[in-house]
Amino acid sequence: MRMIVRGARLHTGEGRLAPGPVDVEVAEDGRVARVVPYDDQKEPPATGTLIEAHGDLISAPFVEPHIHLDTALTAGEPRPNASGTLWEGIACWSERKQSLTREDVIARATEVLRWQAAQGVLYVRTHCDVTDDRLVALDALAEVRDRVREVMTLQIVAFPQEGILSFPGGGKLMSEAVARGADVVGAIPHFEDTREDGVASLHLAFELAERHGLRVDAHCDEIDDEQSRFVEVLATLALRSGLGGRATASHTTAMGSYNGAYSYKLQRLLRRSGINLVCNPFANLNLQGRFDGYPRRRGLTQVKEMLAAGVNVAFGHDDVMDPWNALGTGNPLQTALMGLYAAQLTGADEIPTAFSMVTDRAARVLGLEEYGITEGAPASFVLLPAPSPAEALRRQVRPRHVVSRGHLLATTPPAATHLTWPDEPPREVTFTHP
Ligand code: 17E
Ligand code: FE2
Repeated sequence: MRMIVRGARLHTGEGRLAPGPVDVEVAEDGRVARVVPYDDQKEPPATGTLIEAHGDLISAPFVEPHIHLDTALTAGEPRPNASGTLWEGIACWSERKQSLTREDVIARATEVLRWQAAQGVLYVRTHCDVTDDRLVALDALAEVRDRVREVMTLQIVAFPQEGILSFPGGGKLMSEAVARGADVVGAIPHFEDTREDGVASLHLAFELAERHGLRVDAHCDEIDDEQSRFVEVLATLALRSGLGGRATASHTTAMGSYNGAYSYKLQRLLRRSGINLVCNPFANLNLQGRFDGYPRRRGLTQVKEMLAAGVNVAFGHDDVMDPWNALGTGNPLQTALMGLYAAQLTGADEIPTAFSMVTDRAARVLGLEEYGITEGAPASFVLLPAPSPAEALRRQVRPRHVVSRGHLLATTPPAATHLTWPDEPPREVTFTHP
């Protein structure tokens, strides 16, 4: 036995817990040997790493379904995004892109991946701008993907930030990006110059994906225009091509402006198509509504309604200190908390769903095959100092331990506060209920 976690509450997916505490035994090959009910009378094994969970939560790792590692940590370079719009963000990035180097991208992406690992995120889908004749960022991220492979899984989306048809040579760059190892095909139909070009860009993305057996993840309808309706095209292509759940529409913020009749039609289509939606609450609470007076729209996709319709929806972080969000940490529990408030998933049965939107629901977006703490699967998990998904969210805890394939990757001791309180001697306090 390499490791045993004793007496943990097991997250089984969808924010739900196994009925009683469990022991998770990790074999020498780094896979889960057994998951058995906890027996406090049983002696722990004499060898291997012993982790006493004391009723803490054990969950499969967090999954980041949508981040931009190529743009991370560039906020303010060469100038800040003064208007706070998506469009000015793209203009700022277009300027910053000119000075990209391999070393620059590797350093920034690696730094954020380390933050993510410490926060228990072991699977990451990053978009990578390929509207660059040199494809500098793509090659650099492919190198990072190989370097971290042992501990983290990185999926790279060929993302045409400045368009496929509207950017000179955009189609060729997409094919070249796939040839150089992109895992997923992206698109940005609402940015193309015409509606027809937007539709054509999605056809092109699906053709490319089908030809190479890849998934599709498009930035789709990220605009407060109720007439931006590319998600119906994406879903129909997914349905008819058979790609189904291998296709994802990210952002889809125009949905926040669709009328009820059209929304109903769309819910039915999206469910039938099997596509995933990724809502990025930080980015879109920041970027959307910038052209509105009052009342000002929230500018998010229809999270609650689409979940109710049976569509898989996940939450993504999108940005870490870049032209679209000067803040950002990569912390999935922040994403989920922000998302659950923004989408009003605040009912007692909805809060755990927000947890699943950064764990098992996000894993479905990436198509992860061996995800979950089950016998024979790689022993990758987080131990959270909280008794339930809802408490982990409320307290915004950092994982006590992050384990990747049976290896202890990160450990964060509880933080103590030196408190001087009236009528009490000054002392160290560790708050479990902040
Ligand atoms: N690019 C884009 O088109 N939309 C975004 N939200 C980000 C980059 C972060
Ligand atoms: Fe994005």
